This record gives sequence, structure tokens and C-alpha cells, in this order.
Amino acid sequence: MTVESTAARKPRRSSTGGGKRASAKKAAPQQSTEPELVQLLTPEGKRVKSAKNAVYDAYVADITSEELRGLYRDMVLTRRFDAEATSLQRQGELGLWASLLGQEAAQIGSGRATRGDDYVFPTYREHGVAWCRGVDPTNLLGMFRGVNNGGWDPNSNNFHLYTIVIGSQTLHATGYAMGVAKDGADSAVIAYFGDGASSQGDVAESFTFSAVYNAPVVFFCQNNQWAISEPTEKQTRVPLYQRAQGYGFPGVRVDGNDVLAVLAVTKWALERARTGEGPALIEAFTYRMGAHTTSDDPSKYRNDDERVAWEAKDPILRLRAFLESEGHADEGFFAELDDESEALGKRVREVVRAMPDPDLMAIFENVYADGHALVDEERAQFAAYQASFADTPAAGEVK
Ligand SMILES: Cc1ncc(C[n+]2csc(CCOP(=O)(O)OP(=O)(O)O)c2C)c(N)n1
Ligand SMILES: [Mg+2]
Repeated sequence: MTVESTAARKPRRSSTGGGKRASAKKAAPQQSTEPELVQLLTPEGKRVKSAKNAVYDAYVADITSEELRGLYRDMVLTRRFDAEATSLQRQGELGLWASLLGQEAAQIGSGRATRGDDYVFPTYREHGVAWCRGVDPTNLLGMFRGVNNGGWDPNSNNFHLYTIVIGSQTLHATGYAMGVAKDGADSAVIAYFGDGASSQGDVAESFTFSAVYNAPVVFFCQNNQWAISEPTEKQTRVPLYQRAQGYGFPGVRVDGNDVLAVLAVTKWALERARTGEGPALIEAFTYRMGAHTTSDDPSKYRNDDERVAWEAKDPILRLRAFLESEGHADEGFFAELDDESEALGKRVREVVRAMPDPDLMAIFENVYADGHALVDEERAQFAAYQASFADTPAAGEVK
């Protein structure tokens, strides 16, 4: 992974664009076309009603004040949890943390669009989706503390374990969705991945397979503009959502900081999948406000102006402005939520600090469903190594 200066973010000529050959601009005219963005709430919190959004608007037309407050609560509590996890890492309680700061609307909008019987395949950053699926947030922290290899039973909430090998979960999701279709079930599958993961062969293969087999899977790409230090310009020459067309299914770019639009577009895509219309790609256009992980320092490769510009599109402030101006929530609601946030932060701190260290032999469990000779051998070797410390007499000590 190279570190890029922001100056390098200007689109460059392609490798075929030198000398007398056509420039990249001529070769890829679609770059100059500003892509459509589905937006139902402006950054100022004003409701957008337009004919071109009508198909998506219908999915949130009947949304109640209570549901709107629920989306706000989800985003606020997820952000609070995330901030607590970042602090815990800084205090040495976690080895690493991948913050979702800025991506709350993309995750809560899509997560709340899923049904209990749908199946979700996340990356390592989907803390908001996990929240919507009912996974206790403290369960997400064990792996980041290094005390377990996952932390929850995927089948309890139809929420797969976090996947670090980027893009690989899109194949798992596609295979799972093909199984759902063979079972004749009417549920759908949703696979999360990032702009960087979109360059992985696994993602291309999952697009091909899902299209050809008409699998009920929604590909949800959070384009947060960065893959560690690599900008999106290094992943694609066309807007990501347009890639779907080449595979034969629809692609939609949605304002990923607009929770209402994300909810609507994801409901639309999941319903298509459930009713046998096959896959769809959603590109949620958003921004990673923080570092890639707590091990990263984005000031080395990106300009602060960019983050400041995205702050004005903050997903939580946008919904709050709407709730207040339309009378969906009063001061009492916001005050109660502040208290609830603080209580969540406190609970997370207490649970993490009390997490017991694991039995060292536990690392050999659950590698294979039915055991494996090589793992058995490694377990025996490790047990012998551990045992070698137990009875070693200290110098001069008589045992
Ligand atoms: C197959 C694979 N290659 C490389 C990595 C190292 N890696 C971890 S995260 C990451 C960038 C992912 O960026 P993106 O898909 O945009 O997701 P984001 O982190 O922005 O949410 C890379 C290259 C990895 N985990 N897996
Ligand atoms: Mg990214």
C-alpha cells in the first residue's frame, strides 16, 4: 500500500494515454458525466421530493416519527460506541479498532432495511449494521482485544463474522444466496464491501456468478473515498455503481450520508432480490472521517480540507435538523438519548475491561468442523511447549 499525496488524486492519464495515443479522457468519456445521486434529505436536512427519486421515495413514504427517531437513536448510539472503542484502543484495552465515523447513515439505513430472515455478510467496519441486527456491541470487541476469533454466533442474528480478507465475503454471500434460491426461500442476502475491495477479483467473480444464477444478493459498497491511503481514483475509471451494468444488473449511487435515502434504496434492492429479480449493486457515497484504523495516520496522505468539507454533510446533524424542523422530536428526546449514550459508553468500558484472557489452547478450536491432522499436530506441539515452562526449576531451586 503506497502513500499518496493529495496532489496525486487528480485523475491521471491511463498507461495507454502517453505519446500519440488517445488520452484517458477521450478513452473514457463517461468520466466527465456527473453521476446521479439518490438523495431524500439534503445536507441541511430538507426533504427532497423529485420525480426521479419517486421509485425509492415510495419505500419511505409512510415512515413514522417514531421510526425516524429510531434511525437517529441508532446512529447516535453507534457513534458513541465507536468513539468508546477508539478510546479503549488508545488506553491499551484493544489491540486495534476500525472506526465507522461518518458512515453511520450508510450502515443504519441499510441495516434497518434488512429483515430478520435476511443474511448479512459484513467487512470489519460494519458496527452499525451489527447494531441493527441485534448483535451486542461488546461482542464486536473481543476480536479487537485479541481474546477470541470472532465473538458471536453468526446464525443467531444472521450476521456473519467480520471478514478481514477484503472482498472475500462477497463470494460467501453469493454462494449463500444461491443456496437461498435453491431452498425456495423468499429471504435476501446483503454483502458489504468497500471501494478498495471493489478491485478484488473475488468481487468481480461474485458479480458474474450472482448475475448468471440470478442470486438474491444485494452488493452494498460503502465508497468512503479511501482504501487505507489509496483514493478511489486508484480503484476505478468509472463511478463504481456503473460497473453493475456490465454484469447485467442494476447499480444505484445513493447519498451514503442520507439515512432516509439509504433505507429506501436498500429496501428497494432487497425486495427485488426477494421477488426473484436478482442482484443489485448499491454504491453508498460517503466518507471515512477518521483513520483507516487506529494504526493509521491519514494526515500523511490526505488533506484536511477534504474532511472539513465532508463534515458539512454529517449524517447525524442532517437527520437532527430534519427531526427538529418538522417537529418529529423534542428536547426531551435528545436529552434522554444523551443519557443513554453515556450509559452505553460506561457499559462498554466495564465489559471490555472484565473480558477474561482466553485459554491459550482455544486458538486451535473451530478451525475445521471435524478436526484436521495438521491442526492436531500443531496443538500437541504447542501443548508440549507450554508444558516445558511449568516445572522448570529456577537456578538453585530444589524440586
Ligand atoms: C485480500 C486483502 N488484501 C489486502 C488487505 C489489506 N487491507 C486491509 S483493509 C484494506 C483497504 C480496504 O479498503 P476498502 O475496501 O475501501 O474498505 P475500507 O477500509 O475503506 O472500509 C486493505 C488493502 C486485506 N485485508 N485483504
Ligand atoms: Mg474505502
